[in-house]
Amino acid sequence: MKRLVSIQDISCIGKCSQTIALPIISAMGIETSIIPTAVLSAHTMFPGFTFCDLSDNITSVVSHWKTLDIRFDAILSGYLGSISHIGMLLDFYDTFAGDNTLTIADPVFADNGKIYPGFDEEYAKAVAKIAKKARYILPNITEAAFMAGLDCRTGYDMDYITEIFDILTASGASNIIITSVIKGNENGIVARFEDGSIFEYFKPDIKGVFHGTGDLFASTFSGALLNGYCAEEAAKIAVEYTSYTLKATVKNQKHNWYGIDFEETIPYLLKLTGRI
Ligand code: PXL
Repeated sequence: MKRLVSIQDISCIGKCSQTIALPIISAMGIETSIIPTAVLSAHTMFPGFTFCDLSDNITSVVSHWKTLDIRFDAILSGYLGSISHIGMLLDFYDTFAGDNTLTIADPVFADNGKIYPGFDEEYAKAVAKIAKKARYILPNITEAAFMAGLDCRTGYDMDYITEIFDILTASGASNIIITSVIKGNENGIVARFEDGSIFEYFKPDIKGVFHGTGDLFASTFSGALLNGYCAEEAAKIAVEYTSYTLKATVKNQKHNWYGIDFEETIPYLLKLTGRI
């Protein structure tokens, strides 16, 4: 069985990060190990959330794992919570990523034109270090603009996205998949791969702010790659599944305001990836 390690926070309430990665990637037939970077009482959209930094624990986990003969087929990172965690992630790559390990990083620090509570522009710049080392980076359009040092725009065209790609590529990124790109009435992804090819995939936009969609995309993309799909196919599956889940969420009158109802759509993910 393939093995992935997911490095991101645990939010005790609110569906995001590890509480999405674990069920989704496991459902795709991949052993999912975790390193929690922080424990929050609830994700940062809840006023008054508590935050416990787990840096010391990360150091002990890594020290223990170094004594084991353990390798990962993929390392997926998401919300890290502090600049020091970025250094830890890069050290983790050096120790545990073999030649064939897929390193997939979702920078997670901003959305909808704004930086999340607890982050700042310094963090956005520090994230560039991850972009240099990871095989795939999956910023949303807001994060991509901050990382490139450009203004966040609500209306944009392919020239703006090309400028972002050029800046991120010049600073060392390999395969960049920008999510939450709006094109007319559609929402989707635009990717530039290391061979220079561009891939885009869109679905009708579903209005609203949905927490955890980026995490669902990243988990599905990672699971699909480990199931042997190429990057384009994996990205397409991830857009299809995310869009389907958003539709199911809004249809569900009783859905929680803080997250998406992926629990109900896992059978569709299994169909999409040919597991059932
Ligand atoms: O969905 C990304 C995410 C992950 N983890 C925490 C968050 C967020 C987004 O706000 O607050 C704690």
